[in-house]
Amino acid sequence: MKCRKCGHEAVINMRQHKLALCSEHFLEWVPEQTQRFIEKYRMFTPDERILVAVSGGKDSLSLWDVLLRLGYKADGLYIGLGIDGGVDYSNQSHEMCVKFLENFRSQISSVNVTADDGPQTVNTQYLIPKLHVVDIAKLYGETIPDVAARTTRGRGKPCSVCGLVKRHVMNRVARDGGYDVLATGHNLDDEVAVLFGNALTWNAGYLLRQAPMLPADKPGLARKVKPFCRLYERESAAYALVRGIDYIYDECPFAEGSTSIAHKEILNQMEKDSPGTKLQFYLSFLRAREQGLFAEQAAHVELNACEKCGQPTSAPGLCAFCRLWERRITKDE
Ligand code: Q46
Ligand code: ZN
Ligand code: ZN
Repeated sequence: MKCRKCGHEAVINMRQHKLALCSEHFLEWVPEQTQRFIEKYRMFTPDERILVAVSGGKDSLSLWDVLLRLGYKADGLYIGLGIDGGVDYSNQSHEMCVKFLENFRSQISSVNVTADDGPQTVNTQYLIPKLHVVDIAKLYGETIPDVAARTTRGRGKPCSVCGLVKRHVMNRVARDGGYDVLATGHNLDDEVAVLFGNALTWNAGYLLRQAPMLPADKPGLARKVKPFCRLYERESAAYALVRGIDYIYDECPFAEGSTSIAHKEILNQMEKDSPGTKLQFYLSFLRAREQGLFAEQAAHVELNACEKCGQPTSAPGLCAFCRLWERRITKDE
C-alpha cells in the first residue's frame, strides 16, 4: 500500500476515507483534520485558553500533542482517581502524563507553529504547557472506589461516582484557572457508542447534550469540546504510535464488561462489513440534532448555585458532588 500523497510506503490505510498515508503525511493529516473540526464546530479560537483533560491514554495525550503543535495555549489536567485494579492504574496513567509533558518540553524548540499567516516565531512562553494534577484521595480523603463503596450510586461499580467527580473537578479547575474551554479526547468510536446507547432508549435529554461543542450556557460551567470526535479510535492510536507518544495501554479495570464496550464491538462488526458506517451514523445524528429533532422533548431544568461550591445544581442546597462527601447525608439517601 502506497501513500496517496507521496507514493512512499503507507503506515495506515483508512478504508472509510479511501486514504492510505505514510508516517510523515499521516502526522500532518491528523492535525489538519483536527483544525478543520475545531473551526467547523466553533470550538475555540487561537486566543483562548484550553484545559485538556488527560488520562494518560492514547486519545487525550494525542489530542494535547496536536493542540500544542497547532499552536494553541493548552494546559493539561490529570485527575488522580486512586484506582489500582492490580495494574497500579492511576499511578501508571499519571506517570504517562508527566512523561509526555517532559518529552514535549524537551522538544519545544523544534516545534513548528502554524498560524493563519503561515509559520511564525511565537513567544515560546505561551507554548510551555502546564499540567494540573488533582489527587482525589489527597484532597478529599478517599479514593473513587472508596467513595463508591459507601454510597448507593452506581450499583457496585464506581463509574457513576467517578463521572460525577471528574465533571465537578474539570469544571472547577477550568473556572478557577480562567480557562475558556475544556477539551476531552473522546474519539468517534466513543461518541458513536454513546449515541448508539442513547438511541436505543431515545433519551432526548442525553441526545441533545451530545455534541462536538457544548456552550457554557450556565454560570460556573465551562464550554466543552471534543476536537477528536470525528477521528476513529484506530486513527488516534496510530497517531500516538507514529508520533512516539507513550501511553497507558490498559483500560481502567472498571471499564471491563461495560455496555459501551459491548456496543463498540457491535459497531466494529458493522464498520468491518461496511467501512464508514460509524462516521455516517454520527454525522447523520449531528444533522438531525441541528435541525432540532430532539430539542422539543428536552425539558428545561432550572438550576441553582450549590451553597458550598457554587457549581450549578438542579437540587436546592448542595450539589450531588458536595453531598458525596457529607457522609451522614449520603448514608441516609
Ligand atoms: S475511569 Fe472512572 Fe471510567 Fe474507570 S471508574 Fe469507570 S468512569 S471506567 S471513563
Ligand atoms: Zn506520504
Ligand atoms: Zn457543590
